[in-house]
Amino acid sequence: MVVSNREPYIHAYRNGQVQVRRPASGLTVALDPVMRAVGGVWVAHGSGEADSHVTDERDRIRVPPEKPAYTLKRVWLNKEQEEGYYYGLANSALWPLCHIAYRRPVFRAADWDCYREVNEKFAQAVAEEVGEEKAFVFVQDYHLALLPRLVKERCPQATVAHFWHIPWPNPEVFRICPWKVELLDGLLGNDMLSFHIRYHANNFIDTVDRELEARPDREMTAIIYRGQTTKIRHFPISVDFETIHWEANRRPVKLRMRELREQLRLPTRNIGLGIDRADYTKGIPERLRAIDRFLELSPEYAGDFAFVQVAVPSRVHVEEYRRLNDEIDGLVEEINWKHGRGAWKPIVYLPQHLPPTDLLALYRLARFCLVSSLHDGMNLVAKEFVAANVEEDGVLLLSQFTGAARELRDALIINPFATDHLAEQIHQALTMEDDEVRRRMRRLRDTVRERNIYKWAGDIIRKLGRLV
Ligand code: GDG
Repeated sequence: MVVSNREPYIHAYRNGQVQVRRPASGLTVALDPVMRAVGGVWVAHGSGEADSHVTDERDRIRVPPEKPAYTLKRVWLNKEQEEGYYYGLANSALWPLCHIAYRRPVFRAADWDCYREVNEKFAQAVAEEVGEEKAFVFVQDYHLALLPRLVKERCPQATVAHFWHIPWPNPEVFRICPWKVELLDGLLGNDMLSFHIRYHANNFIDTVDRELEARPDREMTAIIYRGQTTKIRHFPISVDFETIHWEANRRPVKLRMRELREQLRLPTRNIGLGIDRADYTKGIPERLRAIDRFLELSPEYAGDFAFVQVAVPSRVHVEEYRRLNDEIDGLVEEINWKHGRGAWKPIVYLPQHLPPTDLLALYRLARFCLVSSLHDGMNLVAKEFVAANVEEDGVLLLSQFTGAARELRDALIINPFATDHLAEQIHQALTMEDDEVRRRMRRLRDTVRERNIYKWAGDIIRKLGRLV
């Protein structure tokens, strides 16, 4: 059983008809192929307006719609709960607290009450499915930090593991959280708690050491607390390499490449790409400033360069996100005005959710993909770009503050805060010898092909099997 806040399929009305949409979320993109392969139940918040109209009396529906392979069980939240638990505690307190992207976390007692209430609700939904049976419950992310202990209390036979998709900060940062003890206590209800990289796992152990009367066993990378042992591990998440590679090679993508080149008036070769949820951790303004600097330093690219930025609107009920959208709008406007000539503008800004075919077409069209996160647990866009680069002719510029940078050593590793240097690296990406581009991309592709999403899931399941 997988438990997460976000659901992998959302039902909504369009022109009076029910339609299914897949959200732009790294977590669901990564786990859906795993659930398709192994079956089981996925418990998640039913967030679509038509969600309750398609589920049965136990709030369940079989998915994916085109070829059902597993069950999605939806948990219903009212507006107040969604506001306090999701927009409040999870995304205004825990998200900035864990990312250290220089945004101050907002701690509101009312949000914390909602967070506890919603975690209880999810525990109830899990217990309805599991009961006294043996089961493997795989909890996802920072929305459900209290769930592991709650599930253990209700389902004593269950083995509970948790994957934390975002960074874990160092103890100095985490200590300001008013509910640090409760959150750590909830997470230590797990049999195994995993992060993307060792650095985050070590930060977690240090935090527990500082805050709780617990016994960390550094050699075993485990924590013994209230008589229970929680193993702390790291498994770098990934993408479904073969499927992306195969899809990127199909006719519809090739067709879209031609259409998009025309519609967006893209140049033949010098195309840069950014794809993100519009989130301040992704460093979109920093990236645009570097493009501005690059064009100042290399004016000869005027008329023969485009940077395509896809930014899917995200968490727009949080003020910080609305401010970010305004900042991006302003920067795009300013840079296009400053460098534009006639009909040519350097930045093509697409603040919308694109269909997967378009994403693949853009990955293939791009000479370089720029991932400039200020801090990112992993970053799947980097791995998708590599998997889609079937012609091995693209350069990946990757922030050193992503989990992905630990594995993708053949990318050009960048610091999004160093604008001038990044501008030079953009120039380097455009002028790199073809042989070197190919050499680097081949090695990147070998890494992602081997360390794919099935390996990630297999490693976790194997490790748990051994623990149990
Ligand atoms: C969290 C962690 C970690 C984006 N735009 C569109 C679209 N997307 C898809 C991408 C990618 C996914 O959304 C974003 O994944 P990321 O990993 O980059 O980022 P988060 O959502 O922040 O994910 C992150 C991840 O969890 C997994 O553990 O890597 O560090 O923050 O798959 O392709 N998809 C579609 N249209 C778009 O316009 N269809």
